[in-house]
Amino acid sequence: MAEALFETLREGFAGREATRFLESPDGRVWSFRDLLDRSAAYARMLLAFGLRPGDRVAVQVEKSAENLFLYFGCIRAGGVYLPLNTAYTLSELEYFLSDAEPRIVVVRPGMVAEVGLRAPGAIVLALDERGEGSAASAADAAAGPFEDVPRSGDDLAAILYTSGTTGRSKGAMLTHRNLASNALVLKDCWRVTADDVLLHALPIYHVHGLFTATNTLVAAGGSILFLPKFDLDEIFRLLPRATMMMGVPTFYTRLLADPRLTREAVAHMRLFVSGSAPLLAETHRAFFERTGHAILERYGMTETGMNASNPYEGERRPGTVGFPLPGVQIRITDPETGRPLPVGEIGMIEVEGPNVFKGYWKNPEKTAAEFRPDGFFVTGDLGRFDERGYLSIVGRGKDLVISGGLNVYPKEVEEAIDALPGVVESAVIGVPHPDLGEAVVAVVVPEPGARIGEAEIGTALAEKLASFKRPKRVVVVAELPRNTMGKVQKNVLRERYRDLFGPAAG
Ligand code: MCA
Ligand code: AMP
Repeated sequence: MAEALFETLREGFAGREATRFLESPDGRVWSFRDLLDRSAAYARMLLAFGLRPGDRVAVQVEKSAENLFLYFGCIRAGGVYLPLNTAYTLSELEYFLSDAEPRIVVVRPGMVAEVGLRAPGAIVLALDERGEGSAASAADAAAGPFEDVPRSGDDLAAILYTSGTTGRSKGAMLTHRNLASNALVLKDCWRVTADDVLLHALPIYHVHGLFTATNTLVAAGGSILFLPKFDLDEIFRLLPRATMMMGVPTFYTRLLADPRLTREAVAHMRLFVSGSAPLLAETHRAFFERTGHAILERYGMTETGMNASNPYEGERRPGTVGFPLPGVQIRITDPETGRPLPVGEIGMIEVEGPNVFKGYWKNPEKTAAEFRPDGFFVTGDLGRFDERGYLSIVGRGKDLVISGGLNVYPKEVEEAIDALPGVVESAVIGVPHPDLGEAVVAVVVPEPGARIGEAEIGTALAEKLASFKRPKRVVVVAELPRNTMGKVQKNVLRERYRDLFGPAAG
């Protein structure tokens, strides 16, 4: 088996070059031949700009077919693809650019000058939501025959930044083997074939939309209906032509809230997959009752790609993430000692396999701290296996909020709020939210007499933090609850505000 990512994926659509690969909602269509030609043009363009094997290509652009071809072009040129959430502010971006030191940066057209100032050593190019801009024109000019720059399984293919409970974001280094092995395993486990048509409404700057969804479909030679974002009208318009969809739980709660979701509307669908955040068992059941489809829930992380999945055949158990994927080992350990725990007990989820990342970029200390000596990665998620081998995630050992499938680390938000004039301290928590699963809420203690409230804090954070990280509500209090050790009791706050967005389930 080839371990270079593009070579592996290419085997999946060999012989199907003339068939449809991608379609955008405005009716534009690209074949697998277009995927080959256009990614080759981007690869040649990157090399012409001086990209060397292992150089980073940082990309913060709107989702488009050209964005996807740029990703594959980077991989084929031997580069390391570094996608960035379009919601990140310039000050957030500045950190990623200085840490990753990309040779080439591709951003939205209006950002080129600002980003150029912040990445003095890099070439900065533009790509807009229609797939036009200097990056695309440079690729046009570079079109021609191309042979992939050879890469081994152990070479880096991508760096994805993931926030930490302490300190700055860490760049998870993902190798060609990590991505190629996960694509093949998921293709097999979810029975993805060349007949499949994936309704793709996820962003392509995270593992879920870029690797789990896209790589897997390419590896199967299937095709993709590529929506710029999750939009219910577009989803219902295109559903009749799809056979599968992957989404975060918010996709499914929004579908359920829409009367157009009927058994007939999804009759031809083969598979619905959910992940990135817990899918409530009641959502699973309601979806099944309404449509006859049991959503297949799986579990993954930026650092590991997909780890576990409910079965394609057999019972998809609500509230569980299923079994370890083939080739992946999962164990539950005592969070303090690392000692393996018996079946049924709750402990730390640890993972080992070809999917597990190589370490954090320029951060050997963090890497060492999160791996056991025998190579298992400590996820920070708490879980248990039941007697039938199904894994459930029962909590998080890490202080993390997952809002609409996006991770928000309270520490980062607290630091931004605490730095504001008039604030003594803050505690940021996740509170049940009917649409987002969890919503970010800040509990803030102001200085005596300070005029600081929801509006002031919202405005002050706008320049610092991506909008999805900003609190949906700010509660001003005189003091924070603390235990006898002086530690803020977030569990007390979570309980106190659990109904802030309506009665919480459970
Ligand atoms: C948008 N907003 C949000 C979120 N998304 N606020 C909190 N949480 C969010 N997730 C804010 C915007 O900043 C904006 O705020 C307002 O809501 C409306 O924005 P809009 O773009 O219209 O929102 P939307 O289209 O309704 O988006 C919600 C969404 C989207 C569809 C749930 O966030 C989404 O596609 N989420 C998926 C994320 C994902 O791919 N996660 C996978 C990570 P304002 O009005 O103030 O500007 S990979 C992963 O987790 C692992 C590996 C795994 O297992 O998959
Ligand atoms: P990230 O790698 O930053 O995108 O987020 C990974 C985290 O999302 C995991 O560590 C889990 O906490 C969470 N996660 C992913 N899939 C699931 C799932 N099916 N159920 C519960 N949590 C999940």
